Amino acid sequence: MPNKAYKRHLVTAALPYANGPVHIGHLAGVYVPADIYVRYRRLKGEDVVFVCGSDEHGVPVTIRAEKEGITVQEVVDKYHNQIKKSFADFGIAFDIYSRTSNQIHHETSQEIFKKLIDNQTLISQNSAQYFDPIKEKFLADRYIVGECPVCHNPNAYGDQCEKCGSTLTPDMLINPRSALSEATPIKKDTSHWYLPLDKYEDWLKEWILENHKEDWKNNVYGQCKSWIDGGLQPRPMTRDLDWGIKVPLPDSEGKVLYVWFDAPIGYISATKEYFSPQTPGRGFKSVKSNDWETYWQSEDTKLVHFIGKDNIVFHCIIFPVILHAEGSYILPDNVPANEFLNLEGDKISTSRNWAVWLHEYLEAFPDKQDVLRYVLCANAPETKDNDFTWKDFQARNNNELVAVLGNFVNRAVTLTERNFESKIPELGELQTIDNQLISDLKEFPAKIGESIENYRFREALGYYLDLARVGNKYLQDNEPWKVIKEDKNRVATVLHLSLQIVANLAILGEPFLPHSAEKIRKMLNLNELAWNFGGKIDLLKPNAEIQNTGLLFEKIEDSVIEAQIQKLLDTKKNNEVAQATAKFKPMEQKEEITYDDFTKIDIRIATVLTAENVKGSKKLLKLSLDTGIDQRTVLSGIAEHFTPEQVVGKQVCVLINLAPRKMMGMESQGMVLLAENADGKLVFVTPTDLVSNGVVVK
Ligand code: B3M
Ligand code: ZN
Repeated sequence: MPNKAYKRHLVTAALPYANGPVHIGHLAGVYVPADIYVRYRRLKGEDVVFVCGSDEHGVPVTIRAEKEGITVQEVVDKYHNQIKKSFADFGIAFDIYSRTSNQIHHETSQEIFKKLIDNQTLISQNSAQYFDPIKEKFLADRYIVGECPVCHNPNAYGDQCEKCGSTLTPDMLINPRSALSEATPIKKDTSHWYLPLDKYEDWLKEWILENHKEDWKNNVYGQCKSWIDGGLQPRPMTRDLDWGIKVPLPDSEGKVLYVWFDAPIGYISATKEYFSPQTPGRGFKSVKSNDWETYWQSEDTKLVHFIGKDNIVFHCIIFPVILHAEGSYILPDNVPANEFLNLEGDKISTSRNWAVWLHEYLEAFPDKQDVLRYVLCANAPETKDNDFTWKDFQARNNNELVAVLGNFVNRAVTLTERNFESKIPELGELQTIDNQLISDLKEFPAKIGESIENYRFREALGYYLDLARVGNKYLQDNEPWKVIKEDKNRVATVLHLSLQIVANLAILGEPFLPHSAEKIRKMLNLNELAWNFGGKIDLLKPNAEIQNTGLLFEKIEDSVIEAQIQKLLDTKKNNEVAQATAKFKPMEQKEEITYDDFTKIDIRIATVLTAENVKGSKKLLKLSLDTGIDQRTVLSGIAEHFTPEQVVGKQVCVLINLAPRKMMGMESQGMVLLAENADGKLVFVTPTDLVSNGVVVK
């Protein structure tokens, strides 16, 4: 409810499937905003629990195991650990990062399921479901694929179309096929437990459409409204699968809970685990109670779910109905879902490897976690899908982090180092410009805080950077580097105030750029940290020592960015090759030859020096080649595929010991090697790295 008086916060971030590493889309959509929100609340001294963990059930993980040829347990172990590390590396400050394979989660999910059986919320129903006659398995969710009834994508899943984002059921697919065997499925009777969402329509209308019209984001409210207005159907909460949480009822062999039944309950189990005395190393960062129930079962806890837009229906409709029907739990106050982040104009995709993976980013930029956090927040898909490009990444680093924030901090610190022996100078008499600075500064904590509280993180970050701009302008207007010659006292005041602004940047920047904020704090020996210290100019005491530990941010050069772009171009090319190869029917292998046969062939690397059309021939180009050992003429039947200009300068492979042949009255002294693609177009076989002409191809 808007503006309800809350005493504490329970913040959840979507549980990523443990079926692959995490990428920039995950960070931008869910984890960076959630982390900013939580760090801000903690800095304000508020009572917060921040939970997350790996989602280890469901078809996405079992399909991955089949693809990688390893067991499901191996898949979830591998990715759980990798994902957990990535989040830690980027400073996502969960109180606990759990996993849904933990026993406490199985028990909690089964308990809630049983309660819904006992209070007759869930209804058992028989129905005919798709079944793979070859693999002898029921085909729910992503085990079944087919044409999307909405956008006609031929590869939509049984639960969702990744192309248009529609939520689907297997029965909606056109020409369904098994994802396991490609077989056409048959229908087979089975019974499942259904959640009768239709019975909760009135309740949902009041809870969401009336009570949250004002405070939920438009994209979230809009999606909920169209679901509710479209009429809700009962949804099965169990599956015929062998991987998952067993249905805790007699005669339920081979049945497990639907992954979207158990996964959100993972938030509850993770909280229980956090408060369990058995949990090693639990930090209790900013927690004032010591039992999980206070966070989940008292009305004065504010529950906020951070998720991506494809999870809206599960968090706003299905999970709340489950909690409401169960009866002991609170409901979310808000679900600030983001839209999607694209990469260089294309949808991020795990299967096409079209992503910037966090672990790979860190290999390329080992100490630039904050740069990515910054760019992803500045460009977050808050109200619409957005695009990540490497050029924008570079520009924001160089023009904003380096030129604005880093520059200000660096100037204030080095000027103090140079002119006041690294001691914070005294504040002298204040001029109008100083008073203006002090009053401008006062506005920032409230402005930034209000934006964060309203889930407008881009705006908050924009205000934050504005404070560094204010600092830069203040230095520019006062020119301490000039004034120092005639009035050291004046410079003392200017630098004193500048350093107080730097200290404010450390405090107010902590939610966005935790690593850099810590570096600034170290420079200033600023130990205590609280949001409410922000906006003031008494954070640093005169004469206290500071230390210049170097530049906060560094310029990123073009070559570094080009390497990243090249990596994506390579991926695109590999995807195209894979696609073409899938369609191509290669010819059978030729008759066997001996090694001696092979060594008779002399193929060399050569550069095309000149090329011209051959009079009277449509097919031939006359090439002169630098073969490294000589310069020679080769007639090549490529005139219908290349103009002479297109081939000059190319490095090619040429068979040089082929007996010379006369054509059109000229002698051809060798043969250029070519490959033909699926459309019959010829392409040169060209070395991908630097090689001298004359090198033998072997
Ligand atoms: N694992 C889907 C996803 O990764 C799902 C979220 C669960 S949140 C309870 O997008
Ligand atoms: Zn679609």
